[in-house]
Amino acid sequence: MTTAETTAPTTNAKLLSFVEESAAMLKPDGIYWCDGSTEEYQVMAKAMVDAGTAMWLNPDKKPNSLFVRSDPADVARVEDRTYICCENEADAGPTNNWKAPAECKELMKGLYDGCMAGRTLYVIPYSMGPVGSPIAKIGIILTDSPYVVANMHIMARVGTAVLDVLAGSEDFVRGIHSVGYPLTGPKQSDLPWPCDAENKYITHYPETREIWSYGSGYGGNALLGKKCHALRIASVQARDEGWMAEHMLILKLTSPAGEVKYVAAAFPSACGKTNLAMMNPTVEGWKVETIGDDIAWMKFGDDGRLYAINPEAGFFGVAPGTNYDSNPNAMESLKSNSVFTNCGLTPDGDVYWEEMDETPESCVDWLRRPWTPDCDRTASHPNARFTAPAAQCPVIADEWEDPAGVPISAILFGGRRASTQPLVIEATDWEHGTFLGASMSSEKTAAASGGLGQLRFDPMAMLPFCGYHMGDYFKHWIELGAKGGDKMPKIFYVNWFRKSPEGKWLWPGFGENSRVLKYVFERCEGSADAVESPIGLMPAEGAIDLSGLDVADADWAELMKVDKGEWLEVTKAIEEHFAKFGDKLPAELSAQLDALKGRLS
Ligand code: SAT
Ligand code: MN
Repeated sequence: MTTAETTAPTTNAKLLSFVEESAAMLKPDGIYWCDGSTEEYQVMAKAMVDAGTAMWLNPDKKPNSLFVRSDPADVARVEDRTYICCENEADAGPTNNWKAPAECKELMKGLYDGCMAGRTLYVIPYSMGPVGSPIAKIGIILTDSPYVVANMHIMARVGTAVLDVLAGSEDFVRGIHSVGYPLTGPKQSDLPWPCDAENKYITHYPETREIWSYGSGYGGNALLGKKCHALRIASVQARDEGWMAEHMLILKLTSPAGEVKYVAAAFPSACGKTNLAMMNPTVEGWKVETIGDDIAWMKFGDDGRLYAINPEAGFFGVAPGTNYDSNPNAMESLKSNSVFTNCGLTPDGDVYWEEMDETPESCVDWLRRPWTPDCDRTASHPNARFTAPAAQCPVIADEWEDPAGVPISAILFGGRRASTQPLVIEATDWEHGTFLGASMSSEKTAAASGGLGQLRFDPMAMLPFCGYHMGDYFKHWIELGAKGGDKMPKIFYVNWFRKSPEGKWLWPGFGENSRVLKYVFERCEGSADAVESPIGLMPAEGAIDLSGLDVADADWAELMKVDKGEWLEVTKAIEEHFAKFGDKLPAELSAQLDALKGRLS
């Protein structure tokens, strides 16, 4: 098999005209329909190796694994170049960049015209969710990047089986992606990482279920099934159809008595969702297993409860900081058949990143420069990533691909907050929980370019991913709560990242977070006590199991402290944040804010 032109393995009229019309604009040298086979994966790998994009890692260290370095100008999601293009600007809301669909498409057509010259157009049929599941959704990506094809093989279910399920249906998301580097004129020869760094556009057309992306080959900008489809487009479908598409991990928690509860958790990018989703609990007898680490699609089951599926098939995890202490199950997941992007390369042909278990004496950094531990820079980029098959995770739950999903008992919100926010609080009801999510804030990470460490409101961790007006999104949450009533999950707000005034971490985090999970489980079961505080329910004394943990009393007090003065300042900030949503802010949320102010004064 080669990447030469193949004939269309479908008679789906809408799909065929999508490919034909797009190809007329993109002008590739040939069209290749992806079948999803392992043989095809090898062909993509070879194309990347031949182009200098990738190299094989030492098979004795990381079998069947690729090492990739991107252009330094293309290393993260670009939120300022991301657009929601719905007909009415008001529907995109204050948190999204907006362009009129027709106008944006004109702009994109200018960039797309001939942009695949000298390249192959790959047609990737993919399913978000198990192929054929009633909750799964199908999409088609047209891309000129073999890196995207290879990553999509891991991150989603791709290939002919998807076309078989699609058959003649018109219900699929149409995605176009180009790195934006045609091989014509002065650009006759390819670059290791072609892109158009100055002209990136990640554009979404929720009403017509389309995604047009140009200029970047990295992560969520290019792997369109993930944030673009499974969150931005799906959030709009979810609103229209009465379900939820959320930026949440899903985990299975089993008690020593063998009882099971499923927990979903929304934290912003690079705040530890992958670590929590596959942690090894330190509390005796408790077990955590993984359903998903980034995205949850939740629908009401016949019993009135919310059931969640993980629409993805792989992990696109942050590499730096991942090690056998912080996340042994991620380390096991990425032992083979994985892609590593923007990591360091060791002399024996393995990967290295910051805080890995062993530091090599030397390596080549992600910018291809010699690196030693004493040089003043990192070997990996802070947003370096591994792409690993979820099935390789040692603690993947048996039911992770159950098309019916798993019933969610609790939802956690959280972010990185060095101050103010206690380790865990609990909402008094769904509306209060929606308020906690809507007023969530976190310090910015390297997952998106710009503003590292700045505190920003990131409602439900969906700030960069909600495909419509955030005020309407809050309303959707309130309405679902009214529909689900007392069957809705309990809502908690956690913060693993609080520091002392001297800047010391107050909570060990990682496996010790199981102590909080245990408490959440027991609250759901009704066996742990909580006490009221102005900001929500707090664990009663002794309700969180701290046995065997070395946290000084003073640190614990600091960790759980609710400072009324600080919180009054927070209410002012929330007021400003809420004001952005104008009359789209649900009255229930302003009432929650007023009530909070009342409790604080
Ligand atoms: O680049 S991605 O959007 O896929 C990763 C992330 O920001 O969570
Ligand atoms: Mn994410």
